[in-house]
Amino acid sequence: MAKSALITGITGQDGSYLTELLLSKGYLVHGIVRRSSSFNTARIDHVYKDPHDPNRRVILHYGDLTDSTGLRRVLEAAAPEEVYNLGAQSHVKVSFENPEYTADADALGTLRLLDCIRDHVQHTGRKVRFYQAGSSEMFGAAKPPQNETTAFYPRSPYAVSKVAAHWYAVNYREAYGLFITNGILFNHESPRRGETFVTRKITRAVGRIKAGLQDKLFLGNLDARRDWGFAGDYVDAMWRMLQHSEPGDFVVATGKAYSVREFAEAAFAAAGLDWQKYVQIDPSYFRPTEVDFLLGDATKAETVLGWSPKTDFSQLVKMMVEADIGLAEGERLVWANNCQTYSMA
Ligand code: NAP
Ligand code: F7E
Repeated sequence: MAKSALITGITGQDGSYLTELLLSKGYLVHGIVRRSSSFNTARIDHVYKDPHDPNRRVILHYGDLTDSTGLRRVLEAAAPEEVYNLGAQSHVKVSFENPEYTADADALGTLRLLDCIRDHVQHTGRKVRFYQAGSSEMFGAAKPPQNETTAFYPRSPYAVSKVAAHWYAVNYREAYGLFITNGILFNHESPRRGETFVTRKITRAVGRIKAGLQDKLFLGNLDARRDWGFAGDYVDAMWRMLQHSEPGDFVVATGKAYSVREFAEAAFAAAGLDWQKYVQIDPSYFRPTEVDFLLGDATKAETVLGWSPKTDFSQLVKMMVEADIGLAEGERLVWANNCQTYSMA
């Protein structure tokens, strides 16, 4: 029998890579999708099959982390062996603007799901393993390098919510003997990264500037330093955590940090451009409280799980820039085609 997994946040960056990984391992993958007035499944369309297809291995359910009744129903229907809780309002700056919603989805949402699992396990006698998507943002202002023993010092409503979710997960592990593991993942990026996160915002701009579709890029704090890895590598760490004999807490990082300025410089250079000609500072992107320096120590994940990152900083930058140059070139062709159509009309 194939193993089955349930993923919240399946339509996000990590959800899409994790789905691909689990399918490659023969899993049946259930995913929770939010109802939206426009399509929000672009990242997983390539693995999705029509419900009438007898060979489909991705099953989507409408649901929301703010709706416990729906979560309970999906969990009962999917009856998964593994649950990956990746769903979240994941943007730090947005969390200052929508703190209450962020707490509802990210902190209470995790509690709702844990409580559904607790009841499901109790009344069915089934074994369910749970992965909680924790974040290096939980370390916030703590001195780098940060590892599993570093005390949390969250600096945003997002980070506070993730700390709450982390401790709910620890408490449910200890109180009910459930297999619950917290991943504490440092920033991870890819060509599928949301376009308002700084790396993708930069590589999208590089592509569009190269194609002549944009001439400026407005950024906030260039001095912040982050430990950036590749999302495709990091979902493998998530899976390994749930295959391990014991639950626990694991930091996942590359062990190298770069500033936003260095990322911008590398990304523009990868396209043969000088970043200083295009980047301008817009203070509206500054955060009320900033996280200055995140640098992870993933020794535990390396020794216990045998995990290590495969993609380094320059490979990541190159991968993202190349993908976004391709995307912008497509946009340019559509634009040129439209101009031609209208000039003939
Ligand atoms: P992402 O691209 O922003 O994806 C977030 C996912 O959560 C999307 O599928 C989104 O659905 C879904 N979602 C948002 N609100 C929801 C709600 N109320 N109910 C159900 N689903 C909801 O995030 P990501 O980069 O893949 O990150 C995955 C998880 O890891 C998140 O929990 C994030 O906080 C955490 N994390 C990320 C990083 C990183 O560097 N990427 C590092 C550490 C931790 P829509 O598609 O409909 O918006
Ligand atoms: O910001 C600075 C900004 O939004 C990185 C999420 O996945 O990783 C992510 O959170 C840095 C910050 O990511 C702009 O001030 C400058 O210092 O790309 P970001 P984040 O806040 O680190 C963690 C681990 C998560 O868990 C989160 O879910 O870049 N920065 N200028 C900017 N940031 C943005 N977004 N936009 C700018 O224009």
